[in-house]
Formats: sequence, C-alpha cells, structure tokens
Amino acid sequence: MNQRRRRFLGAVAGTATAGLVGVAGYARRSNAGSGAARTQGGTVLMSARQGNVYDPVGLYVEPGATVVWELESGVHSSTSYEDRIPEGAEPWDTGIVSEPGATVSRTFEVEGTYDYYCLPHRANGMVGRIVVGTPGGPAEGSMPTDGPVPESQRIVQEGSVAAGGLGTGRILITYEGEVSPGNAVTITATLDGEPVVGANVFQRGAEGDDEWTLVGTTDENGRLQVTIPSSGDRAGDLRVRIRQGEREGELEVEPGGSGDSQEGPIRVDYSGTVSPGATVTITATLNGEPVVGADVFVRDGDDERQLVGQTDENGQLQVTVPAEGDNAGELDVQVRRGELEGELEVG
Ligand SMILES: [Cu+2]
Repeated sequence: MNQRRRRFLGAVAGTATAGLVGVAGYARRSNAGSGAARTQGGTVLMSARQGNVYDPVGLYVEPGATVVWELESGVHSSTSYEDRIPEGAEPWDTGIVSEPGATVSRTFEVEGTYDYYCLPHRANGMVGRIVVGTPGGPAEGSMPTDGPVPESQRIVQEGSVAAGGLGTGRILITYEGEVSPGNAVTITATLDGEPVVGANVFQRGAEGDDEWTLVGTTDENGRLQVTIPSSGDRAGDLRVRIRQGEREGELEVEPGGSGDSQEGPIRVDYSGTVSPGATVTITATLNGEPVVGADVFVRDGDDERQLVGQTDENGQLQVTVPAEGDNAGELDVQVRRGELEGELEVG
C-alpha cells in the first residue's frame, strides 16, 4: 500500500475520533477555526437513491477547505483519478464505505480541478468533480471517460451542481440499417438538430461480453458506423451511449429493428433539464426522420392530458414541465399524427 493512501486514511480516522460525524459536525469544526469563511467546505452525499450518484456532483471550495463525503445509501467510495488532479496534489482513495451515515473527508490545499469516481460504480458513470479555488490541471478541457461532470466554470459560478443538474443537453441518437448479428449500422447523434461532432461512442457488448466499450467518435456529420455484436450476451442488440461534456444520449434497439422500416411508433426524445416549471424541447422522429405537424399532448399538474401544440419542420416543440400538482417535475408527452403515436415519460 502506498504512503499517500495511508496518510489519507489517517486523516479520516482523526475525524472519527473527534466525534465529528455528518454535516452538523463538520460545520461546528469549520466555524470554530479562524478564517472559517475563507476555507468553507462542503458535504457530498454518496447515494443510491436514483441511480448511483454523488450529490452534489460538482462542488466548489476554497483552498484549505475540507470536503466530507457522507454515505446516504448504497455502497460507494471516493477515489481520485491519478491523472485528473492538479500537479503536486495527492491522489486519494477512501476505500469502500458501506455504513449509512458514515463519513470520510479530505482537506484540499492545492488549487485546481479534481475528478474522482466510485470504485464499485465507475462503469455506471458515478463520477464527481471538486474545484478548489481557480480551475486548472490535467482534468481541464476534457471529461472523465467514465461519465460526465459539470464544467468547472459552472461549478465556480454556482458553488455546487446537484446530481440532477447534469444533462443540460440530451443527445438524440438515430440509426440506419438493419439490426441483426454482425451487421453494420450507421448511427447519427444530434442535439437540437445540429450534429454532435467528435463525441465518444460507447457500445454495449461490442466485445462479446456485457460491458460498455469505447468504439469510436462521431465524424463531422455526427455519424459513426458500428457493428452489431454477433456473439455473447448482447448478440443482435444495438445499445449505444454517447457522451460529450455534460451531454449524454442513449439508444436501445432490440434485434430485428430496422431503420428503413415504416412501421413502429413515433420516437419522442427531449433535450433540456426536466425539473418543475422548466421548458424543454421535444423531438418526434420516425426512423430518423422528423415527424412534422403532429399533435403534442402534455399531462399537466392536474393529471390531465392537454394539447399544447404541433411539432415544427424539425419535428420539435417546446413544452413546459408541470410546476405543481401530482406530477410536478414529471414530463409525460404523447405525440399523435394520424395512426402514428409515440410517448415519452421522464421523472
Ligand atoms: Cu458508488
């Protein structure tokens, strides 16, 4: 075991003996010291409530401040990327924390940008970012390959970014070709009608196992050719995930799906953040083509479906997420044109 890790764990033990547990304990210690305002720290919950997340996923602190990670639910760690922390800063690894309410902490002296991940849930995209003072270091200018974190500038401006605050843009993925084992299909990634260029494309089962593998990046038209797995757990399935900065998108097609077919329901996607009162843009497509002039119904705060408008020439319409009522913060959209129908439920 390396010395850095020991030193970090020693600091955690020290915190425990002082009887400082959780948010309140930390605040007491912070206020007791001199210069408390300058070194104000914060608490990050490690949670399994809605997927495995750090909440907040992005946190700003002053140099010298202590960050506390508190286990809310599930089993998690806080583990720094060795190559995504500032030069001269020490990496850390809390090890697995499994007791609800337990806390681990770390004091940040070196200014810059720190990205970290959860050992058990790295593959599920459980990652976080701490900005200490001024953003900087090797983490700047790119995102961890395991998942998205907020941009540092946003973390500085907002102080903290809640776990649900990501996904400021949802990428729409469409495909052309027949989904069958060993077949090549072309996927296209767009965001609000514009191609998503140079984005990492992950495919599940590409190597015959059940893992997500980086298979390439989108070209200047937002496109990439991918091959449907011909063996293994995901044989015949098309499962693709795209990440670029804070934006994310996913596509799932069962065997036998065909981009050329005129059958099937309208696909409804959205971009924006689904929260009470928020405005998001929905996009209706059929086999990758926009569905123009379709009626759009949204379930309102009184649980009634209301006609809110028609899709434009890009198959898009801006809709508002209910701000109050039974389904506040939930997006329930139905799109209809003639015999064709599609639905989207979020939240
Ligand atoms: Cu975790």
